[in-house]
Amino acid sequence: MEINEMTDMTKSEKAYDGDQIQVLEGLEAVRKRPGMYIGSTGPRGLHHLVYEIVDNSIDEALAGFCDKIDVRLLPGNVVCVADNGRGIPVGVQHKTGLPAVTVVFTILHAGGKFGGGSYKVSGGLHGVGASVVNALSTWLEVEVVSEGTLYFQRFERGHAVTPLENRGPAPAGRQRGTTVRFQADPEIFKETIVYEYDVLQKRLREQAFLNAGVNIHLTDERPPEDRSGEEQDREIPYENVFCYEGGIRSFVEFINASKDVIHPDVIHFSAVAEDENSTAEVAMQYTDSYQEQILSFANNIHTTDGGTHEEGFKRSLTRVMNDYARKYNILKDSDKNLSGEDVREGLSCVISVKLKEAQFEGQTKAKLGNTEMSALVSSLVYNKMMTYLEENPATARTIFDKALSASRAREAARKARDLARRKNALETTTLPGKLADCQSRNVEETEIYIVEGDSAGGSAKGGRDRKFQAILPLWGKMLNVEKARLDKVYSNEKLLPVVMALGTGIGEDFDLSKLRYGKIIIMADADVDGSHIRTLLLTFFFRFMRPLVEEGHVYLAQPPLFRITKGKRHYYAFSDQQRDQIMAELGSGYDIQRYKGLGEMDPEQLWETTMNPATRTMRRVEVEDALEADEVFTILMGDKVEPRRDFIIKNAKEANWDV
Ligand code: TSJ
Repeated sequence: MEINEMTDMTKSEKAYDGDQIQVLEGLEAVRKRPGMYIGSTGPRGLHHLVYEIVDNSIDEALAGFCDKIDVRLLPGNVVCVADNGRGIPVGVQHKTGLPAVTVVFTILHAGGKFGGGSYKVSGGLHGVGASVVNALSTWLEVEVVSEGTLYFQRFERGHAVTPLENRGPAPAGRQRGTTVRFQADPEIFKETIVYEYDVLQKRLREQAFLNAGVNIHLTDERPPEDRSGEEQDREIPYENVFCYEGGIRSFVEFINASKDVIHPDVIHFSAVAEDENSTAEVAMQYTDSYQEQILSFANNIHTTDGGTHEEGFKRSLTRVMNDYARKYNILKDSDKNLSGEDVREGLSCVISVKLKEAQFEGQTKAKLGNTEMSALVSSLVYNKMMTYLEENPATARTIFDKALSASRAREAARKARDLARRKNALETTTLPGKLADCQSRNVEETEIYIVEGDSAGGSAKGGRDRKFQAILPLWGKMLNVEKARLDKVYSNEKLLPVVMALGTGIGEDFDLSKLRYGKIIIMADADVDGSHIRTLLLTFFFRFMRPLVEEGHVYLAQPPLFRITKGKRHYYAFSDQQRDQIMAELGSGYDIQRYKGLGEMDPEQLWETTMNPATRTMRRVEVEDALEADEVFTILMGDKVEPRRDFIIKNAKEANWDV
């Protein structure tokens, strides 16, 4: 966008309805194939709209012109994003004869995230994505305050319905900035236009960590009926402020707030590439956990599949640790090198790189491909970590004790496993006692329902088709997979039956060809406990039996939330929206029951609504869902709640909000 090529404002008055045929064709394409531009028209795509808009304010902050971003959820699931930046330019562009701000919202910019082109680059292309959001909204309004004047324009389904209007002097206290309000179009987002506060909160917090000093204020001003299920009971408004002067250092503290760290300080390095076209930053701290938690980002985008920056980090961490250990005789000549897994055990780490023309690869476009990032991160980590270890011998000692014990444990586990393999211990044909197995042995048709609680398990056993459906009720205390090495899983009373029933083994022993059921269906209540057990199981599958998830064997059952009865007929609703629709269609004289748990359903109801393949709906778990669970698990479900709350309070500076 050539915002410098601007002339005067006068042309814009007539331009909004004139030269737009070509423009509108562009946006019609977005409405025809929304998935191409935002990934999906489900909840994920819906939330993406907010990110597309907020990213523009973040860019303005990165450029150094804005430090406050205000995101509000308003009645009707209207979203309002405001910043105190320079304001989108309002001057008329040479090329189009339109004000730049109109161009931002009506011309489809190349290189959308899912369109196959290149990604946007922070500090580079502004306004990418805003036209996509506009096209997919029933309406969108923009206000720009620039040099004391307020400008306004409104769009409906991508079409400008007013010109850019000069509305005179801006109200007091609003010196400058951009405000965008929009409502997602239910014709596009057929499933739902209800935002989940918690989803937005997680992403906005992450952005605040990645952009140190930016103040992001999130407020939920929706009435309960406009909120999603679990969020209806919260106070109105419900809000959070995110602002972290410590940047990714604070991110690591946040991740570790519910864990026990083994050295006091977060280790932090940063570097600028010689050509000054890219930067790299790493923050890390070891905990007493047995898991590693590495989060990597490129241009503020979470690279869930890692890539060159993450590879560079891992490679040089292993190298620097071994070189240091040899130099200071921590490893003797006869000792084997520490493995990558050994030196990363218990590590929490955030890697953030910023670069021009980032290349994102892979199916989910969540893997960084630029090879130069490997060298930049790797030399940064090698040099600075070597110096750090030499200057902090006490911390070095603690870290090496941890890595050495990891190495010994791995060696011992390997020996034990070899022994067990020889004895064929895990291949015994014993099945867990509570498993109600099915008759068929044909994996093409068999299913296993993993059910929390005995009463739900009873309903499921009574309601199932025993020919191809097996039921495994879970009981006992869940293992905290964060704190467990692989060998512990084999002795956990809750997880062992799952491992035994599935037949595949775990970790390095995992063998998909031994899988006893084609579909593994997690059936849990639609409440907080249910969501907890889902997160734990998904995290467990993801960490220890990943191919199950990758090959699409894992499903989530979708039990109904309500039963509406009129006369002798029952209607089931799986969402609040569906409930409202059914109630509206029935008129009056019905009875409504909210299911608090699966145990409240009798076997016939459970079969009819949730288990019968002909009538049920199920959600197949994607790798991204499992990754999400894994992250929620480590970031938000640590066993210690207090430290996390303290952390949030300590770091949330009160916003003085006047945009
Ligand atoms: F794009 C958008 F509509 F989605 C959007 C953009 C939404 C929101 C809430 C904010 C913004 C936005 C854009 N905030 N700040 C800016 N800044 C510019 O567009 C801007 C301002 C001045 C100059 C300049 O060179 O003078 C350049 C740009 C890109």
